[in-house]
Parts: sequence; structure tokens; C-alpha cells
Amino acid sequence: MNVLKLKAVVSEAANPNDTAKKTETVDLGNGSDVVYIQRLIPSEQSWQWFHYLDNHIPWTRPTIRVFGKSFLQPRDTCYVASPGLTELTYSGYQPDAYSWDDYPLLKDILDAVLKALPGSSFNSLLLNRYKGGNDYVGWHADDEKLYGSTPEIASLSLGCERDFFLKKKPCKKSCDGSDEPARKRLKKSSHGDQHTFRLKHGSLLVMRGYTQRDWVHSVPKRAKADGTRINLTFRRVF
Ligand SMILES: O=C(O)CCC(=O)C(=O)O
Ligand SMILES: [Mn+2]
Repeated sequence: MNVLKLKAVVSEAANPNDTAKKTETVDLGNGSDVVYIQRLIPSEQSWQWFHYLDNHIPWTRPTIRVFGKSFLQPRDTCYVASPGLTELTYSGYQPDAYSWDDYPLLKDILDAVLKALPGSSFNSLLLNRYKGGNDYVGWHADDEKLYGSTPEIASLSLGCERDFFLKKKPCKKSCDGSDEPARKRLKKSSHGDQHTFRLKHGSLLVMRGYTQRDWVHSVPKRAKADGTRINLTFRRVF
């Protein structure tokens, strides 16, 4: 991780009674940043949540459309949202929204996330289940209009550790003065334009500011990841 060059701030929890919550803030530049709290939720609590969600959430593996082709989404999913919100559509798929009242545990998890992020507000949740190293999420940005221009997305990880990659989007025009096509320029991007986080059991990663406008992220396949990982991304729909 290229944290040294990037004004990374590492701090320990102020309350000595609290589990040490190593927090790292990476300034991505141009009004984007990522906060990573490595141990937000104690391990035992995280495993309880993991097993409950693994067994009780109505997981589905929908067919999605990417570049005009239909694929089975390479992970299970479930969507929860407050009533009356604009419906979510991604990759040609519109998930049915379950209610927070259907799964009261999700409200407890939301409270724990909000405790770490005072002043934040979330009204929807996309859950993902990666059933092994072949499951993944490809490069994308959560830049749907319904999240507004500077969405805060808080992502809690439970279970098997996986890598999370962030990569700067190519400039639309030749913003660096180059005549090369965008795809070629992306390949040449410098190290400051890429970051990797190892997402631990019980960790929280928060993307803020213009991260969805200027960056893409992914959780790639990993041959050695043999366990299940559950991920909860809390979002605000406007
Ligand atoms: O599983 C993760 O950590 C990321 C999931 C994600 O990016 C998404 O659901 O939009
Ligand atoms: Mn995403």
C-alpha cells in the first residue's frame, strides 16, 4: 500500500478501554479519501454476525448485463432499503428491496457503523457473499445518480480476508497533455494511482468525497481464498 507518500494518518482509539482500532486515512487527492478501520468489530462478535447473515439472509445470484452480455453475477447478493427510496439498478439488474424490519440484526450492525462515523447517515445496504476465491467483484464505481455526487460508502467485512483494489479512472480527455488513448494511459498509471487494502474480519472501509467519480474499485479472484466472505456496504440514497 502506498501510504507513506500519501499523508496517511494512523491513530489508535482514544479510549484505552476500547479495543485498539487502528485507523488509517488515505488522501487520494482532489477531494477523495478512504478511511480504513482494521478492527472495528471484535472477532467473536463479527463471527456471530457472519453466521447469522450466512444462514438467514435470502441470498440470490442474479443474472446481470455487462458490455451487452449476460452473466451470472460472480457473488451472492441481497438489498435492504428504507421505504420510498428511488429504486437501485446496476448492470441491468433491479434488486427487490427488503425492509430493515425484516432483519433487526442489520439495524444493530448499522448502529455499530454509525458509532464509528458520527454525523453519517445511511438508508440502504447492499450485501455481498463471496463463497470462495472464485467469487469476485470486477472494476466499477458506485457512481449511480441516486447516491449523489459525493457519496459516503461504508463497507464492513466479515469472514475470509480479501484484497480490495482502488485504481484511478483514466482521464476522459488528454488531461495530462498526452495524445494516447485512455486505456493505454491507464496501464501506465503511477503507483500513487493504485492502492490495496487487505480487508480483515471485522474491518470497516469508508470511501468518501469524489472517490466514486474519480476512482474504480474491485475485489479480485484469489485462488488461495478458500473461505466465505460477507460484505455489507451502507449507502445513502437521495
Ligand atoms: O466486497 C467488497 O468489499 C466491495 C463490494 C462493492 O464494491 C459493491 O458492492 O459495490
Ligand atoms: Mn462498489
